[in-house]
Amino acid sequence: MITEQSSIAPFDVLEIRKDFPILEQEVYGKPLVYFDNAASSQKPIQVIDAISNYYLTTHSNIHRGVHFLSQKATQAYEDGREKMRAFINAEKTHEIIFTKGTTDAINLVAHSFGRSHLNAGDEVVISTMEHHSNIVPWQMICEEKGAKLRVIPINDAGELLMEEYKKLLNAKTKLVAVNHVSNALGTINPVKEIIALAHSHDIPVLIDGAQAAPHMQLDMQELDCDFYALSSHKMYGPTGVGILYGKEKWLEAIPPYQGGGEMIKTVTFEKTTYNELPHKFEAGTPNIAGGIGLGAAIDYLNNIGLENIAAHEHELLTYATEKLLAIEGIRIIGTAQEKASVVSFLQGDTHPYDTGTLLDKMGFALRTGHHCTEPLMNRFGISGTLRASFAVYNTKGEIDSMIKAVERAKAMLS
Ligand code: C6P
Repeated sequence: MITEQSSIAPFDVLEIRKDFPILEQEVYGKPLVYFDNAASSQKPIQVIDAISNYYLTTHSNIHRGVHFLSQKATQAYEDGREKMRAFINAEKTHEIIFTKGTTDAINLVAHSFGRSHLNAGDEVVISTMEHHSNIVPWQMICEEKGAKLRVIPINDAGELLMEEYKKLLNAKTKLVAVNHVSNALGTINPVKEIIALAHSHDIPVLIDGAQAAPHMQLDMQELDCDFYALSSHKMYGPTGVGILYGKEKWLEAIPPYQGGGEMIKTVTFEKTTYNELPHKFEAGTPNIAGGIGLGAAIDYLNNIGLENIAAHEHELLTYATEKLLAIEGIRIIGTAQEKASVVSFLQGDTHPYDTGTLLDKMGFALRTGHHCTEPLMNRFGISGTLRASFAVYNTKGEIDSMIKAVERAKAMLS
């Protein structure tokens, strides 16, 4: 079991697996191999216990009770916020806004920033490899405001064409919104450079960090980004919670996203004044258990150590890539120099869904389809891929058995 002392011990994947009882089960009479971590990771017992203890001992509404339980719950929830601040090295705790997840965080910025800072003729720059969550909200607000979406192209390896990006930045550009790590290709984008280039034109930048947060050390002050969105459920925390990090100056400058309780200072029928940060953006009773569970997930990640996790996952990625390429007819989609632990592939002309269905019956959980990146799939001229994505608890042994299963599926479908 992983405890506070564990980060000094050598990385032991078998010890880590003991924290994830869900992995011990069989599906269709076969040992479960869970390679769908980019969609959502499994939860360690420490996170499950934190949520269950909260409901067993602490539950009450927060920020509004003088009584003991309300204060205890408020403290636990706010501890989660402070843990997140430290985890991403934000300067101020009130720069952390709790949201439902990455999608909700991006929608917050698209609506709030978009409503107040976009005008007809303005431009928002995104990239070809964005998840629909970082395309559609911008399309919606651009349509409303008469603004235009501009798209950074990529090369065949799935890397951004930085020279083309530079050409897109101009006086009409009001925001750049790109992902840190592509969910469909695994590409790690040069976000520091992207941010510095945008800032040289006084353009703010939003980073979609959904796929980065579980795999790499984040540092908001070093990145200097203006907004950063992430989801708890991809980083061993519960579903239904995530955060938007925003620089204080931007969170002060943009209007609230939703109205309701919590986000107000005073209300009369004539006028409402808004609460201070972070509450200005947190209308209504939040996902209290979610915030507490996310705090426990951060403790869990810290106890293992992000560097240890990144090194282990890199080994898995390299191993899986080599083994897959040794199978005749396998094509990897996304071959960037810098990649996180995602391998997307196709087997000959076989539809990914067919291979994925056979793999499922053999106990393997992989994702098939367009991975909510339809424009990216169009760029590669394909309808989708099979995607294996690795987490801290995966092993080389599991990859060996997946390779055998892919070979079996290939034989069955040929
Ligand atoms: N990608 C995947 O299987 P939510 O659903 O709000 O937690 O995250 C949305 C999201 C935004 N950006 C990126 C880069 C993502 O990968 C995701 C979620 C999952 O790849 C589900 S489609």
